[in-house]
Amino acid sequence: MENLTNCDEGLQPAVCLACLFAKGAAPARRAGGEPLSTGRPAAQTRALGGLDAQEPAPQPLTAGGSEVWLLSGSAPGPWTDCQPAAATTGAMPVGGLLPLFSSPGGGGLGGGLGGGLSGSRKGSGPAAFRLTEKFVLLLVFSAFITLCFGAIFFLPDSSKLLSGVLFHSNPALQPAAEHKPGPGARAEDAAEGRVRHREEGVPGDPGAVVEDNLARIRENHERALREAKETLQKLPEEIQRDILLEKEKVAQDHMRDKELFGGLPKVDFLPPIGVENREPADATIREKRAKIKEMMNHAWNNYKRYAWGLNELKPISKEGHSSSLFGNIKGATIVDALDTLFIMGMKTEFQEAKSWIKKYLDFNVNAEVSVFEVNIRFVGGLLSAYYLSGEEIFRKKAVELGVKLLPAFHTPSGIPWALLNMKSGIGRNWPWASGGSSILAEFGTLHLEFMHLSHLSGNPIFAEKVMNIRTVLNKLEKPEGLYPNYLNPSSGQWGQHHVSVGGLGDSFYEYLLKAWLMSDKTDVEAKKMYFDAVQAIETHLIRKSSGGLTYIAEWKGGLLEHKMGHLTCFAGGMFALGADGAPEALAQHYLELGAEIARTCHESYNRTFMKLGPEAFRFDGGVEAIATRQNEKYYILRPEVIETYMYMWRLTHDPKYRTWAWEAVEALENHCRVNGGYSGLRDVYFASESYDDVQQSFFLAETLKYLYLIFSDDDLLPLEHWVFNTEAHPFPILRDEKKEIEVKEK
Ligand code: DMJ
Repeated sequence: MENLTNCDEGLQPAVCLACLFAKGAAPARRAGGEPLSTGRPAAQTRALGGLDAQEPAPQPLTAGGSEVWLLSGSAPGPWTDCQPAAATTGAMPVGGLLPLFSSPGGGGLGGGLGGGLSGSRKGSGPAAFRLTEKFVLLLVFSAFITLCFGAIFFLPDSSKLLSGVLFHSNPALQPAAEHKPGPGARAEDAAEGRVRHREEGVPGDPGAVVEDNLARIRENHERALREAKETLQKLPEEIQRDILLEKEKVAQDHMRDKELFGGLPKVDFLPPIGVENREPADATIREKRAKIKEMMNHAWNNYKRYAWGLNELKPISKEGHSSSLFGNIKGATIVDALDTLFIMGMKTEFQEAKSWIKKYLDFNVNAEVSVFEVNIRFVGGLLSAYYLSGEEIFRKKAVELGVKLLPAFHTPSGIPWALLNMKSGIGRNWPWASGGSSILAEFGTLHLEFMHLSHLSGNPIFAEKVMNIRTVLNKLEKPEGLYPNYLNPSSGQWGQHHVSVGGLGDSFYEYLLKAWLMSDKTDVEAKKMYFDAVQAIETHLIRKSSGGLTYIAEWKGGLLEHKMGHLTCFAGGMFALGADGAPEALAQHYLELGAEIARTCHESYNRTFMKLGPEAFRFDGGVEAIATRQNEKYYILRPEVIETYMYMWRLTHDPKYRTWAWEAVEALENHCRVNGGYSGLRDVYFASESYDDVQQSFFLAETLKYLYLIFSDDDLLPLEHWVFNTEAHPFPILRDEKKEIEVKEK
C-alpha cells in the first residue's frame, strides 16, 4: 500500500502513468518539503521526483477543494511525488486517476486511512485532518464498504463468497482433495478449484482472498452483463440463429474430431468407369488430342515454375496471381487441374499435386472466400480426384472443406451467404447485390457437391442444406415462371426481378438438370423444376435475330436486353443434355435448340479478329453476335462455348463440332499462348494482342479438359456414368440401389 503513493519501479500502472504525466507536466512538489513515506532518504526522493525542499508549504485543503481535486483534479491541493501542482502549473492534474490510490498527504486509502501509520503529511495522524477532510474520507470509505457488501450479497457468486470469505473457517484447514475438480468437471468447477487453491496458498492472508474473490466476481458480473446486453439488443430471429449456430458449431467440432480420429465412414470405393486413356483410332484425331495434352503441359509446367502453390499464374509477369475469391486458400490451380491431369495420364504431375495437397492445402484461413467459387473449384476438384483415383486424402479434404462452408447457411431462410470468413464462420453478401440478396447462380450451384459430401461423409447435413434451398424456392411465386437472380436470405423473398441464363443465373439451371441425372434420374422434383424453368425461358427470353441466330436475352422486370454473355453459351450443351428427359415430342426440339445456341456462339467467335469470343455480344443497333461495348470485348480463356461443342459432339457426332473445337485450339495457340503459359485477351476484335496476364484455373479444369474430351472416344468419362459439375469436375452418378435391384430382377 505504501508504494502506491510513490513513483517507484514497483508502482501500479495507473499510478505510474500518473507519475509520468505529472513529471512531464510540472516539477512535482512535496507538501512542506517533508520526505515521502517511501522509506527512502529525503535526498534520494528529491532527486527522483525532482523535488525542491525550498518550496512553500501548500494551501490547506478545503472540503470543496478536495472534492473537486478528487473528481477532476482542477483545484489546488497538496500532492505526492506523483501529482502535479495543478494550480501552480496549469498542467492537467492527475487527480482523476487517483481517487482511491492516492490522496492528500500520502494518498487515498493508502494515505488517508493509513495516514496514522505511514502518512507523511505535516503533523501526520488522523488528528491532523480537518473536519471536512475527515468527512470526505469517511464518505469514500463508506462507499467502498457499501460496494463490497453489495458485491457479496447481490452478485451471482455471493454464496460462494459468503461461505469462502465471511463464514468459512480457514481454508488451509480443509482437506486438499475436497478442492480438486474431479474427472469430467466443468470449466467453472475448475475455476473454482483454482480460486480455492489460491486460498490454500495464503492461509494467513484473508485480505488477499477477499481481493481475489472480488476480482473474480467483478469479472463474472461484467461478462454476464455484457452478454445480457448483447442478447437484449438482438431480434428473436437473430437469437434463434445464434442458437442454431452454436448447435452447428458443436456438430462441426464433433465432425472434425471424428475426422481427426479417422472417423469418416468406410465407403466401398468403386473402380471408376471409363477412365482408361485409350488412344483414338483415327491418326489425325490422335494428333490433335496429343496437341491438347501438350497445351496442358505448357500451362501446368509454367504454373509450376512460376506460381507453384499460389492460386493462379500470371503468364506475362511470370509470377503468382491471387484472386480475392479464394481468400487465403492457396493452390486453386493445383486442385482445379487434378482430374484433367488424371484423365490425360499425367501421372507424375498428379502425384506432385497430391503431395502438395497433403502437405499444404489449408482451409483454416482468416479471410473471406466466395462460397460458390470455393465449392465448384475446390470441393468439386477434390471430389472428382477422389472418385477417379480412390485416394483417401481427397475425400478427407473435400469433407473438411464442406464442413468449413456450413456456416454460410446460417441465415434466417437457410439461403447461404455469398461470402464467408472460413475461420470465424461469419458470412455476408456481395455489397453490390440487390438489397443484400444472395445470388441464384451461387446458392443454386452447391447441390451436386453437397449431395456427394453427404454420400462420402455419411452425414446428411450437407444434403439437408441444399434440399432446404429447393424448399425455399418452391414456396416462392415466380414472375412469369422465371427465377430472378436475387433472393434475400433474411426475408426469403426475391430481390430485383432480373433474370439471366448467363452470369448470376446460369449454373442454377444446369444444376437442376444435373441433380436429376446424378440421382440416377430419381430426383424427379429437380427434373420438373428444370423443365418448367426452361419452358419459361423459351417463352420469355429466347429470341431469333433477323439474320436467323437464336439467342438468349436477359429479362429485366419484363423488358428484354438483347445481349448474350459468353457464360450463357454453356446453355447449348445443357439443352441438348436435357433432351433425354424431355417428353418425347420435345426431345428433338431441345437437341436442336442446343445446336442453334452452339451455332450462335460459334458466330460470336467467328466474327472477331482473334477467332475467340467476347465476354458479351449483342443483337441490337444493327449488329448480331458482336460486342459493341469496349468493356465486353475481352476473352479470359473461358470454356462455355467449347463446353457446348463437347456435349453437341457427344450427343450428335456431327463433325462440325470437332472442326469448331479445333478452330478454338488454333486461336488459343495463336493469340493466348505466351512463353509463360496462357493469357486472357483484352480485346478480341483488335489485331494485336493485349494480354490480361492471368492464366485462370478454369482454363486447366474446363477449357483444356473439354477440348481433350472432344478429341477422345466417348468411352472416356461416358455421360451415362458421369455428371460434370459446373467447373467440369466429373462426379459419378449416385446409383439408386433399389432401382438397380429392380433392373437386375427384370
Ligand atoms: C467457371 O468457373 C464455371 O464454369 C462457372 O460456372 C462460371 N464460369 C467459370 C468459367 O467461365
